Amino acid sequence: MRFFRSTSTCAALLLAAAGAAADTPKLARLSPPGGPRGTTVEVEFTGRALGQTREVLFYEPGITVEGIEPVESTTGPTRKAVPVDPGTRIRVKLKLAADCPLGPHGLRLRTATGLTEYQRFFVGPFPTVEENEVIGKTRNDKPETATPVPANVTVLGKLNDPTDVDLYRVEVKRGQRVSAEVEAARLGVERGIPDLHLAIYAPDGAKLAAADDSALFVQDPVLSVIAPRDGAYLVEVRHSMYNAANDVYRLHVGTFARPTGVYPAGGPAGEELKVRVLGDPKGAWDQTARLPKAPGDVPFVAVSDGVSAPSPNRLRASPFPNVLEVEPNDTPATAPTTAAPLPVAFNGIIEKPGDVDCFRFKAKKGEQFRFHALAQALGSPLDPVIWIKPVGAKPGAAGQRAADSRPNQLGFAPAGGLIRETHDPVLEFTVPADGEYVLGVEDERGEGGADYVYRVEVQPETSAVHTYIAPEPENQFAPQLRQAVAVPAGNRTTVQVGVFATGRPVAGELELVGVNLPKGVTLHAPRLTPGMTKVPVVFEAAADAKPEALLVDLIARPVGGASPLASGYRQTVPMNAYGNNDYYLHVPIDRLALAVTEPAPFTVKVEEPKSALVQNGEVSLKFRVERAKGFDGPVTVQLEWKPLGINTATPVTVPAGKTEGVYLLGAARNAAAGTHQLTLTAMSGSGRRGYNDGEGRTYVASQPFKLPVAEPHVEARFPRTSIERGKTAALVVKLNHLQPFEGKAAVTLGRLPRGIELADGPREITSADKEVKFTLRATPEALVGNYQGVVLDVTVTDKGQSVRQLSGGGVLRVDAERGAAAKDK
Ligand SMILES: [Ca+2]
Ligand SMILES: [Ca+2]
Ligand SMILES: [Ca+2]
Ligand SMILES: [Ca+2]
Repeated sequence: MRFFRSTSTCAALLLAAAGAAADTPKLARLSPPGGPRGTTVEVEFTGRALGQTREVLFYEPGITVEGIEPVESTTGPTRKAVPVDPGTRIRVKLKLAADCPLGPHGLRLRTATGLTEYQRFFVGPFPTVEENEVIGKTRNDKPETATPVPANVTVLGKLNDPTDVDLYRVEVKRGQRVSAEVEAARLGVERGIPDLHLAIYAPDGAKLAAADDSALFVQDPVLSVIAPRDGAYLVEVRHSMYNAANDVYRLHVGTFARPTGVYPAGGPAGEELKVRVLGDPKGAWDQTARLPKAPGDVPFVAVSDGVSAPSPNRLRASPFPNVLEVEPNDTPATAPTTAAPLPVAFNGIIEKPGDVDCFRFKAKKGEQFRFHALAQALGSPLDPVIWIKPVGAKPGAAGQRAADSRPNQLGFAPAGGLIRETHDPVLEFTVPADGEYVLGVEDERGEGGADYVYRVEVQPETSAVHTYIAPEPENQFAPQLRQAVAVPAGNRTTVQVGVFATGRPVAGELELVGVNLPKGVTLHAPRLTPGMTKVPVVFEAAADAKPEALLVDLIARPVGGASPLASGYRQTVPMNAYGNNDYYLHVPIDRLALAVTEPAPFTVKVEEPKSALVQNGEVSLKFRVERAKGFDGPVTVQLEWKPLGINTATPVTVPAGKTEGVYLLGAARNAAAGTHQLTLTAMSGSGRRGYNDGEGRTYVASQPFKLPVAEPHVEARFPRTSIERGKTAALVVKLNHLQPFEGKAAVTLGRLPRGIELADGPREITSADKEVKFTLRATPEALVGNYQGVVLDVTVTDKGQSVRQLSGGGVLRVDAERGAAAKDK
């Protein structure tokens, strides 16, 4: 009982937390949504239940927090202070390091009781200028009233209404660039303004360029042109489709370079890579990148004339060498004559419409390689198709071909929705014979251009098994709900952890291991046997665990010394909701956010089942809810994960003032015999309310407990029996004992047809009894006919616990009274 005592010693803390029991924090947006590196920015975080924010958890380095304070009032339209709903706004001072990486920085808030959703803050290289358009007063919708801005700034703008047009005037010299990049869809604001239109006008009003989107950033357009003369150029931002949302965007505007491609798009990890920067109207240039030792995606910031691009392009660091294309290479016959050994990364550009690039490689029979053509993932406009043919194949001979990939092949957790990266094909190639082969790369639509860069990474086929938290169907409109783990000190919480394989399913048992867990936190997880896709994982925090939030990893490891797997946690965060349940943005992240929170105001403990649940049977689990002083609300208990063949009752609510409850579990005849690890979840409040459930609840879990599922104690055999209406009849049920039990078991008959009763009530049997006799009575309500499904209902009391099972299936015929047959028909 150490567990309960330790919580009561924290009564003072619990009391403080109790008021916040029903407060799942929610972070809706950040204002401003970005800022310049090398500065300190005050950012307002809005949401709910943020009053007790303790920490900002960042996913990328370079930002530190200098202060967190509540916002108590705001300035209303009449410049008067208007009070703010408590907990809905906080002000956080963020220090952005001088070398802070450019681009999005994922974050969550840790409050006293939980972790918020994942949101992003954008770091840029330029100072911020606010648009400050005042409705009905100073509009910037016409060239005459355009807002003047210096070159190389980031405008924090707002589309005040669906028809708002925002014009910015920037002075540029002849031969300089006029460049603009929109950050709007990327901000990931729910029902924000994802689809902006961007245009550049010359001083004489001529339209120089316009775009609704870009290959680099999908719905966020970018433009860059050369100024034909000195003068004031106009950059225009408006909705591309009318959209009523009143929301903000970031516009980078100036003379910077906004390259659209980098070639080659990667190189060997740990080495210096010389790249050609593409897509700039002034022409390409060379720049050097230092690739990190760890393979993966690498942000690359182009710099021209000492001015940084507003946001990075992407490169790859890989554990194998590069091969660069050499034109002409449009047919297998013109492919280079030297065959590259594998693994390798083939690099090229589909320079013009119709370009085909061929590479030669050699491989041995039976080797398995994975060819992954990266283009969309790098922001390239190319929609790649790849194929493989043996060297010397007849022209027109069919090879193996791939045009797309599946999310799991790329290591994306199941999330639904279209993921851009799946336009990049993966071809799984088993070498049919020793020899040389040709790899071909094309654009699926036959398009091409100077920045149609690709990189085909070829490596041995490996099995990877990744973990993720399976989204809950009832939270489909709040897909981030319960996708991070908050475990109160001195308590537990449970999540359903799913696994998915990038290739073939893995044979053998797997165990889950937590990496970088906070001190005092332990993980309890049942093993995954082949075919299982999900298990309940219990995280437990010691009573003295320090409240803190960390990014942890959750890996699946083969049990018993089998060769290790590539494994890690994966989450796809859908952002920027539109329509019914669709998202513009799917952000892949590879760490699980886990926080130790301040103590919760209740705990739940299950009385460990002392006997088995038998097939076709039921067992009652007794549990106990302990509340801290200051909290006396209802607590609802349920079993969220159940093994195949195990049925559960609806959630059980323990009302205020009560502490004990009973949870009923049933096993079907096909329930797998064996021992299962289960855990009950308890949440503050009464039964489920609807699709938004989960907001405003505190979740804790019971200790994991073992539930053995076993063969039934008794097998019952029923003789065919008949009974006349108004009479009695004897029914002798034969007993075949499968599992002996101690003492006496109560038996009765179940599922008797209407009007048939037991004349002599329930009976008792022992393990030695070979049969049990009942007397049936048919009342006048009994209907003539044949009835199936009469069962023997046996309750064994095993170690003080009732174990109930149903057995058999008797046929009972009800006859009419003799001499009354005619009347009955
Ligand atoms: Ca505006
Ligand atoms: Ca405007
Ligand atoms: Ca080419
Ligand atoms: Ca070519």
